[in-house]
Amino acid sequence: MATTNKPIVVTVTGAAGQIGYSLLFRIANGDVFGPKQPVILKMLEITPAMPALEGTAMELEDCAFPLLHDMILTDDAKVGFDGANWAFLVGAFPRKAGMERADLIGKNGPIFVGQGKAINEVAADDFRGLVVGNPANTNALILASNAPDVPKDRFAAMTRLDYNRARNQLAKKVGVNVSEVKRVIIWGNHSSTMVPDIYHARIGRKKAINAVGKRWYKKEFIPTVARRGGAIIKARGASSAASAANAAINAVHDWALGTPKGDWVALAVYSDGSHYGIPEGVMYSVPVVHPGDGTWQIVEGLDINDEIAEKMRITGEELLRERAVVEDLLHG
Ligand code: NAX
Repeated sequence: MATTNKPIVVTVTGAAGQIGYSLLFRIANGDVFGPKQPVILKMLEITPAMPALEGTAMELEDCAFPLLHDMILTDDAKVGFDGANWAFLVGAFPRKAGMERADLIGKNGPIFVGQGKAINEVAADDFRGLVVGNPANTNALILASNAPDVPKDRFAAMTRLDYNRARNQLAKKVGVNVSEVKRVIIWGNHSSTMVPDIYHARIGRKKAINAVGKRWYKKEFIPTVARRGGAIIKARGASSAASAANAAINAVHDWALGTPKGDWVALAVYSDGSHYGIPEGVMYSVPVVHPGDGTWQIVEGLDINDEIAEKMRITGEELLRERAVVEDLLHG
């Protein structure tokens, strides 16, 4: 999207949480929308978290960010999304040790009903929103379904952290800088069924699969990427925060300003059922290219081998099961 000097409204939900604490300062610093784009931050929280949010806002003030034109702190979704051009939907209860993402559906799904309705009513015409709060794919579906006047392609769920993790594991294995790793794919759900696919990836001039070997890819890489979130919870005693914020920044930056030439990124978007056998009506991670005008295009024409196709089917079925659990929250 073109940069202008008119401030854009950026809503962050769960702004007093640990991802929020890493995210807000970088948005205000221009890391997402560029060094010439002023922002108004609308920070949405639940009532008990408002005092903590005040503290975060005081710190934002103390950074004296020239791009931060205003801040609105609220526990009312209609105020939080009023005029929003972009939103980072982070607010949700995080997964605790021993808890699967599926356990979160019942707890977090209803949050996205109210927020979808508020977006439908008060967000800007060019609204776009990235859902980070888990279960991200299904929450994004609930959100989109409750904002029927907003095109479904304006909503996405974040699989960029999985993509970043995958790229780093590959770079580490081969001993190259991560910038050498291109065309990694994350298919499906942001959960342990996700499919990190490196059959189309390159490391420098080599095919990634040849550089790392199939055995390592299957035995080490896939489980490491898929279970990285759990490993971080175990090590830190808390879920990924700075890396999650960084991934959200990468995702919205590229969505707004464009993907690098010759590469693609991972984003979970609404499936219309016309690509790669992916079921219709779920938010499914695919390789996308962003032209830089706030849209995305699915990378077409990739050959999918049987091994990946089977895994894609399994993660798609998980998303369908999640959708069935929240059926009563979908009013699209
Ligand atoms: P925190 O518990 O630190 O912060 C969440 C914040 O959301 C809290 O301040 C809470 O008050 C607020 N909140 C809860 N309900 C709300 C509502 N209805 N409206 C507005 N705010 C609300 O969690 P944090 O570590 O920041 O994680 C946030 C979410 O990101 C969790 O759901 C977590 O599971 C998810 N993650 C998603 C990732 C992804 O790759 N998609 C990775 C990181 C992270 O696990």
